[in-house]
Amino acid sequence: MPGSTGSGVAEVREGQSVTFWVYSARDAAATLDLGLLGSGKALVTVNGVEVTEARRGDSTVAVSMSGGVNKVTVTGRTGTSLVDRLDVRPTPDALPATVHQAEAAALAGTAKAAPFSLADGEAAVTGIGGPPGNANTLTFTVRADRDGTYAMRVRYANPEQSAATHYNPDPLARHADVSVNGAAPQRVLFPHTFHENDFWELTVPVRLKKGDNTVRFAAQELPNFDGTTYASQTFPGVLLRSRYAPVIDRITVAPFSGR
Ligand SMILES: [Ca+2]
Repeated sequence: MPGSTGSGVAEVREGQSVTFWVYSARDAAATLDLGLLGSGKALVTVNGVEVTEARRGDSTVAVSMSGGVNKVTVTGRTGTSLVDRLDVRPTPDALPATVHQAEAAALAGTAKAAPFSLADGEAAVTGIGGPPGNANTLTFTVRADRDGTYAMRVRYANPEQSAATHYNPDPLARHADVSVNGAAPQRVLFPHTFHENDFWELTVPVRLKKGDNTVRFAAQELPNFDGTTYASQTFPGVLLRSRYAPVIDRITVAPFSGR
């Protein structure tokens, strides 16, 4: 195949797709350069978020990657795309990012700023969440230049861990219900970081509108499958389901993609 590299290309027609698994060392921007031949157009997504419609000669896009392994798919839209390769290079400054410290955001109820030596600014917010119906929340105000999907990189710590048993090594994850501008929340699970002063990042895609947006973090103990009873009632003192959001240090908000 003229113009191709390696052993050839993948022919992608409408609805067919190619998936690349792409490692990123950090939650940060990278530039995808898709080697595309043929006359077709193809949709590119990163972790399920549409980032561009690519065609031959017009297939480079900066995207927000998650730390670890990312799923990049190329799906045929029209004609036949000949997918040759995907070049990826870290370009951390390719998408403008703004940092919002949790300790400077709006705190309600038991949510409070506390000192953590390894947090950005040596402070983070604890006490988000609690029993069902609580109002212990953390709310950021985030300005966006335009309507669109943004990568919200949450720097957090999750020290809460159930004592391991022989059949349940670790049944517990903290979660946050993240609501943008008061809309129905999306639930985000935060893996353990094993210590309250060990902060990791997790990228959450959010839809923002042009201007100021509110992004609220809330949490509560979730019920059992019956929807009415709680694990903390059935097994008091046994930590099976967290009622708290993680300790939140800061959020970094950047456009999810850009050209
Ligand atoms: Ca902080």
